[in-house]
Amino acid sequence: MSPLSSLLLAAGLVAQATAKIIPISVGKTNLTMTPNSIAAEKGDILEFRFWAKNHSVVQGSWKTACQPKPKEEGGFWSGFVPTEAGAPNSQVFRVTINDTQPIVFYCSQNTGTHCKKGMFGVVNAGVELTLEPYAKAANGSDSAGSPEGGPYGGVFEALQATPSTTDGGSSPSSSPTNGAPAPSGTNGAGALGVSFVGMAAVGAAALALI
Ligand SMILES: [Cu+2]
Repeated sequence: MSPLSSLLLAAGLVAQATAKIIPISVGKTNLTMTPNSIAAEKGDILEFRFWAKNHSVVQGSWKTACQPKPKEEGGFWSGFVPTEAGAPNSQVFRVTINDTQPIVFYCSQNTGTHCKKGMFGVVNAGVELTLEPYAKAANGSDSAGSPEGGPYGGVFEALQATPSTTDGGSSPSSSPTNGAPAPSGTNGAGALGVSFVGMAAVGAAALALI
């Protein structure tokens, strides 16, 4: 690889790193999506992590609660993802956000009426398109709709251990503001933080050379 293409590759990696991965737990605690209200920017990735028992995620229609947005209008559908109790599924479903229009998504499992019981969430809720009226409508719905056929609108990938795996939603970049020295050796997350800073430094150096 030429030095120039190495630089371009490094710059590309830095640009990619500005997009956030937003983990969303599907069914980790009862019939919930956690978090269920998300702010995302264009290019960010929703990462759905499936827990027991057999959930799905579908982009919904704002007009009819617990029913899919028509496939020809875009949206996403993971299919059902059966998962053993005790740990998240080894595969996550990743959906890239293409614009900042409000999105609603739900689980279409009808055994136990998951959507009706609150298993849904919103991305970039607007003035009218928010969680609350959707919840009312979902509560009054009969059965949830699953799109026909296999998954679309996202990709399955292996679950990666990341610094934000604890589901706290906190950004690794928040830690350097604390001037106190990190406790040494006791905390695995501290070591990860260091390597993150290291990678950022390499990226900055590559940019400086261009
Ligand atoms: Cu479910």
